[in-house]
Amino acid sequence: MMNAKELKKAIEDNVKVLYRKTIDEASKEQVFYALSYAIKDTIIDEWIATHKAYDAQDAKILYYLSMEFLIGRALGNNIINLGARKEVAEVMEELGFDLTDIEDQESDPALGNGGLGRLAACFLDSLATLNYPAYGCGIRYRYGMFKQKIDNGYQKEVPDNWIKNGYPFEIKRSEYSYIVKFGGNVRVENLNGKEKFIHENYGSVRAIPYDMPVLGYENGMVNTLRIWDAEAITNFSLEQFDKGDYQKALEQENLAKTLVEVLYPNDNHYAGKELRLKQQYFFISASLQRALDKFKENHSDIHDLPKKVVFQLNDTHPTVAIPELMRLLLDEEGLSWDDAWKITTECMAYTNHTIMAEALEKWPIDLFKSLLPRVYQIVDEINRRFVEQIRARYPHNFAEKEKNMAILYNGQVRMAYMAIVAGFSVNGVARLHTEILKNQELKDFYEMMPDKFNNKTNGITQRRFLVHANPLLTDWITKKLGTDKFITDLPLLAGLKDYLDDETALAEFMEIKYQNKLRLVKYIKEHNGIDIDPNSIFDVQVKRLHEYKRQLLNILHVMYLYNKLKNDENFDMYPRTFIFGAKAAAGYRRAKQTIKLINSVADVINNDKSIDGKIKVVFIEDYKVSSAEIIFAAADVSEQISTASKEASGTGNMKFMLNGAPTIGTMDGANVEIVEEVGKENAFIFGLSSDEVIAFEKNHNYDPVSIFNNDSEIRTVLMQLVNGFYSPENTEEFREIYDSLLKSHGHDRADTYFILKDFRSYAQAHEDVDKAYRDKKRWAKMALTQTANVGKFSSDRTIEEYVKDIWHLSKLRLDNAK
Ligand code: CBF
Repeated sequence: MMNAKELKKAIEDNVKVLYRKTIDEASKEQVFYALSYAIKDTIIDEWIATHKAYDAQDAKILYYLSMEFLIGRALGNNIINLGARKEVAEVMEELGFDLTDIEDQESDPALGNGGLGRLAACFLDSLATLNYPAYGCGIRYRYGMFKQKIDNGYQKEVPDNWIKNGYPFEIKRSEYSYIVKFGGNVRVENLNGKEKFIHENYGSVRAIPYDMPVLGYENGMVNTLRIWDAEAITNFSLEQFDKGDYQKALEQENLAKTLVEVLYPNDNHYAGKELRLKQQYFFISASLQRALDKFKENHSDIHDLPKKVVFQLNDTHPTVAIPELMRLLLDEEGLSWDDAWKITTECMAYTNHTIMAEALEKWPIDLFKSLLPRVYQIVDEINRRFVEQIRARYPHNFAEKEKNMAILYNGQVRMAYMAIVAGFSVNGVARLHTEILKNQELKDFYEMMPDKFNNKTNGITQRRFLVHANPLLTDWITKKLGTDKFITDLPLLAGLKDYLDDETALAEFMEIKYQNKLRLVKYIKEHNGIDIDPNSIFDVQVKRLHEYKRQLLNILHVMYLYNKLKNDENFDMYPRTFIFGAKAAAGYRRAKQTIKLINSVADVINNDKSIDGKIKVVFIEDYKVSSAEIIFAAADVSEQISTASKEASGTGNMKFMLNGAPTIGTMDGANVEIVEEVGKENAFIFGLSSDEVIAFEKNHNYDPVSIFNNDSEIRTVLMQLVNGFYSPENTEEFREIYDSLLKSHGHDRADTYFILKDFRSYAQAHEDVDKAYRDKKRWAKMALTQTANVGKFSSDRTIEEYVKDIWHLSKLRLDNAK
């Protein structure tokens, strides 16, 4: 890292060169670019050195293949990982700027939807910090996740062109571009007794990588996030522009334009669009071609590939990597099927992130075949061979097993099944989730190939979600522990347990929470125009809007509390601010109605002076990584209330915990392990267990209507959905939500997510929160208990487990790199 004087000069020079201005004339945005380029300059040498070390040490490399990398802003994080936060802040101050203001100028690269994309970003941070050689491979979407506007309570989606002004941390690497082909047909030629598959009449695009540096924490390691852009291939001469060629040129131009235009904004739900499959094949083919070429630069025998390369499939989205690697090995490298299959199955590992049926990708065979004719032939052959294995193993119940496991079935390509058949490892993302995979969802596979299955409980990076998000707490912990080593060794936070009964320390801890609440109060005032009371309990649910995550349960409970305040003079509650932040997929009707409901409830309650500010409801517009950092640090209570069995893990739950917010939640996903770490007495657990949910689902014996009939308070809340209480201009506004709780629809039972069933125990858990919070000392201890016990949930731990059990990477030594 340059010293203060050099940095100052670099920033001033950059402002001059980029904008022909002196620093005092520059806007904050211009200073952001100038500083970012200066930081990039300091990174470059280490970036080069890291990649030289890859080669010099003949390192095994992980390719983390993911449609999503929700990286969030880079500038602040890079400065932290360079260990230069204080120095850079001082230089900025000398230049007359506040570093946080400058960081706010960066657009938030939202190249992902939610959990799975953010997990990928945390993993990259940990891989670099732990010195493991890795590439993240993804897509450079021109428009990432949309920006959310709230208009009269409704979500409106606004495109987010995050790269319109250029992104300072990326480098275009045209020298590593590859051609990716779509459509056409395959002709088979017989060459000296060997079949040759010739792909013809296809359309093609050029894939061009952009590299972003991924810095380890203060270790000189810089890995790469490689995201692919598409360009039309324009290398034919003008004379050849007869009509046909011109048409083709236009088509290719169009294909290139649309291919990487936009991220599909669906979380835990697969849309089944042809363009999505094109996107998948596009970035996979390019990434694999490059990985093979890179391997061949230093190795002569392709059979050694598994010794040097491992591909992790982040959910089913990149699964086309399996037949694509087979294609490259068979058609380009000329290997036999058996050799190619051996290599492929030793290189590919698969992570499952959900059991939600609608999220498991299946492609219509006709679509798959016409888009990827050669790849399809390979899938067909993989399936044929696997079905033979099923037949041999299960001669007596073959039909049933084929139905449950074949890759091609009922006119569909079942991508998850292909990943399981070909992957050498299949992992879930929290213990409960992995058990459900093994015993329910993927039972037949587990029975047939038990050794592949393993659990890797998710984690989060403390560099972003503590050091960057919560500098006050970071400094306090450093003082208390007498070291900042927890930045790379999170279990050291257990040392804070010494302070659990220290009243001064607890008061300091809660004062930091208060300061962070003030920061959020300011953010909400600026962004939502709402005043909230920093002395109220900040009760927060921020995550994607999905029925299974049950934001609806939360808001119905708010309605219930409001009724109590209005109608029951003996009822009292500690002032509470219910904070929501969530984006709904653009086409997800029920989710959007829930956003409208939250905002309508907020309108009524926030404007009712008679309740004396006891309840406030805030919906934070455009929830994203940068606002998340401010929100986690300020939360008192963490809402993790999914229907048990539905949330694979959750990672927000860990971020709240890290920042000292106890969980109110169900025994779902990683909540189970959080409760194990903090103790049941330090969490507010309610609701059905996953076994109970699964049993109700199997036996079809849940009856929400009887709850409605027998519980008058619940009935009143539900009636308010349809009597205009929250929607005087349109009493039908929330009719669908009401119906969803009480009426069956097609295959869906009423109240699919057991909201009414869990309502009473949820209300009880909230009463317990209220009681616990009133006892300031008890609460402070409970809050500190969260932070002190969060060690397990660092993504550093998760990555070490992946390395040990799946990837088998060695740490890169950087001393001999240069
Ligand atoms: O594993 C990371 C996260 O992935 C999801 O967001 C997903 O997209 N499938 C899950 O819903 C989360 O539970 C999980 O933490």
